[in-house]
Amino acid sequence: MFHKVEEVLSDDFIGKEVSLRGWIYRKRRMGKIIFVVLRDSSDIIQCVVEKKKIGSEKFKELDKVGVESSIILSGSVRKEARAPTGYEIDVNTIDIIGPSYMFPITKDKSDDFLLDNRHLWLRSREMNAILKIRHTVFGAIHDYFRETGYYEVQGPIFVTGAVEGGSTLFEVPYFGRKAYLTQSAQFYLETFIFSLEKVYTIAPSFRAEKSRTRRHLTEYWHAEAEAAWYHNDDMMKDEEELIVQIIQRVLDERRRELEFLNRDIKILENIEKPFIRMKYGELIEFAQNEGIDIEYGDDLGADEETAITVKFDKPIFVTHYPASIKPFYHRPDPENPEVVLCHDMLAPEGYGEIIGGGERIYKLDVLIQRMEEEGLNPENYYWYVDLRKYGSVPHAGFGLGVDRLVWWLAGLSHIKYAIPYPRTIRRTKP
Ligand code: NSS
Repeated sequence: MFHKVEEVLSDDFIGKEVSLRGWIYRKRRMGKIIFVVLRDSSDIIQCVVEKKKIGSEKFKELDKVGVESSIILSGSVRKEARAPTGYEIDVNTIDIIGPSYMFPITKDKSDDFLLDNRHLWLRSREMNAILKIRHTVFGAIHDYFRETGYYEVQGPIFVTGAVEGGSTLFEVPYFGRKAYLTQSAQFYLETFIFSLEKVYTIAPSFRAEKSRTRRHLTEYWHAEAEAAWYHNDDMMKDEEELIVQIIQRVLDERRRELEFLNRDIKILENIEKPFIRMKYGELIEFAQNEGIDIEYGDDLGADEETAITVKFDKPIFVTHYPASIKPFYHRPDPENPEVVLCHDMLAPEGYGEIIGGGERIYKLDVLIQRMEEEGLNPENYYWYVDLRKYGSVPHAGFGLGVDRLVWWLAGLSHIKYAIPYPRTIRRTKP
């Protein structure tokens, strides 16, 4: 029976014989003793290997191999304040399973080098912590939706039309025709609500973003939801609850990883409902008062969002954007059709937009009019238009950028650290 390292880092194991398997994280020889720091998926532990115990053949073999060799060992656990995690293994047997020589990643490698070697860098303690936080976030999203009556559905990835404007569409050759990689499952989710009422999906979305910011990927993980009979405010309430639950789960399960990454945990602990709510017009005024160069009618770019959100320590909903800067599908406010019933959720601390959502146009004539104003051919969206012909209902939805959420929660400097294999303008490897 093998134990995980984190299990044996406990007073209950003192004096007990355990078997561990993992990789050599560090190694140092002092005469007839080799100190091996063993790493597994859970933690690290120092192991003391004495020549007289394992024999000179094995000792020589261990001396020769490098870091990242895989090993299986057994020995007894001892408390040792000087060891990196407070305990130590007095090794009785050790086997090298897969030797490793000259592991390419050494101290002080450049960021680009680490990205080129992401397949190996995933083993680092930093990536291990980030991957665990990501795991918890994905799990919490599924749990929230499944516990609140949303059904999980799957839309297609090859599509024929834009959701969020044509400029960021990836075109792919498709048997002599053109297809695109989906920017958002939204329009398909809208089709499902007539059957299941409340639906969600977690899937990749693609954006041919030319911008090189710290928050843009060309391929990202998108958690999207859509619900029949919902208005803008109803959806915002669900999102608030979703984000609060994700944060709670991350704090419960991943405190150690957050600490390892030097995340300021207090900020996350203090996030409560309700989040701040501001109309777009109010936000522009706030920004102008802060000396930010922005006019009513301007879209918020990454720089503006950073400058605004550093002033806040909890998420902000921004609503009532001018129709002119939002896609055609948003429902105009019946009280002021110049603005739409939509919302973005901006993460605080300079992170900016993590969610975009809103209420959809559900009346046929309004949809056709908005499509014409935007120069879109309703025939290309015939199935989307059909939904407004056969028993249409008010409905709303949203899309959460999961990598952006992980980026913020883990307190990372760039979104490329939040996803194992980032895809950006310049990078499609490894
Ligand atoms: O373009 S969005 O603001 N909105 C939509 O796609 C809607 N159709 C979603 C919906 O209502 N079902 O994108 C939603 C979120 C946005 O807030 C970001 O968090 C994330 O998707 N997003 C991105 N993350 C990483 N990289 C890029 N390029 C990116 N673009 C959007």
